[in-house]
Amino acid sequence: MRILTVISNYNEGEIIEKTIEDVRKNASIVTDILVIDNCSTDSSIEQLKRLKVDYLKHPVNTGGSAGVIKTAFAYAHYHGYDIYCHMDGDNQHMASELDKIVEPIASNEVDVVTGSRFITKEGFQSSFARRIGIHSFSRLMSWVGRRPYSDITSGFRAYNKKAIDYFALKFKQEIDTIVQLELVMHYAGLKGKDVPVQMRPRETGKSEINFVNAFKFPFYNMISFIGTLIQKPK
Ligand SMILES: Nc1nc2c(ncn2[C@@H]2O[C@H](COP(=O)(O)OP(=O)(O)OP(=O)(O)O)[C@@H](O)[C@H]2O)c(=O)[nH]1
Ligand SMILES: [Mg+2]
Repeated sequence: MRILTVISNYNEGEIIEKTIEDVRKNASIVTDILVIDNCSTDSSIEQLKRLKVDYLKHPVNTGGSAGVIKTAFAYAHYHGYDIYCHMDGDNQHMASELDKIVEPIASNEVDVVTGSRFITKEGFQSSFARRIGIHSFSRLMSWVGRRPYSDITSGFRAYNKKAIDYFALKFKQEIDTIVQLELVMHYAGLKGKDVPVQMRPRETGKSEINFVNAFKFPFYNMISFIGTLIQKPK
């Protein structure tokens, strides 16, 4: 079974080494590593060259972290991987917990696994305002998707070949938000589950959820959710 771990990076030059070294040293699975850089403007590329890690660089920034996922599906499909694991470049996810998101896929239980920090409620739980947003969209998706979703924006995920091939070959649109991704997966009949993991607080760099985005994101997510609900992709 060939597993690819994609590390999503945008201006994480100060911490990307720590993230990569965590996977190299502490991964609880055997995995190849690919960093997808979303057109960073900091020292990230110099770091990636120095660390001798495989990477792809987007020629333009996709305007948000979800844009990396489409590239990752295409890469994983083209290179024949059985499982694609996704981690954030800011070292918030733990490589020692990769087995937790891979196991339900390796045992053919589900197609997609999301690492959730809100099941055992251990480790970094994010800010109060952010939790309200995450819980609201998780509840909405649980209602539509008819299964419990607990940490809908979590970037710590694993996808099997069925999911990889669906997004690489069939789903022609861009992926704009994680909420849209979840709904599309539900419509595509991809079975998912959440498993408990722990996350670390962001040590350095800038979060995607800055002051402006904290207000913009709920609307943006709601629009992309309703748009997907109406279109219902095949
Ligand atoms: N801000 C931003 N991040 C991106 C982009 N593309 C990829 N990323 C990466 O996406 C990952 C998740 O973004 P974060 O801003 O950490 O989002 P988050 O983890 O949900 O939020 P925090 O808990 O505040 O860190 C990080 O590893 C980023 O480096 C982009 O276009 N903008
Ligand atoms: Mg983060």
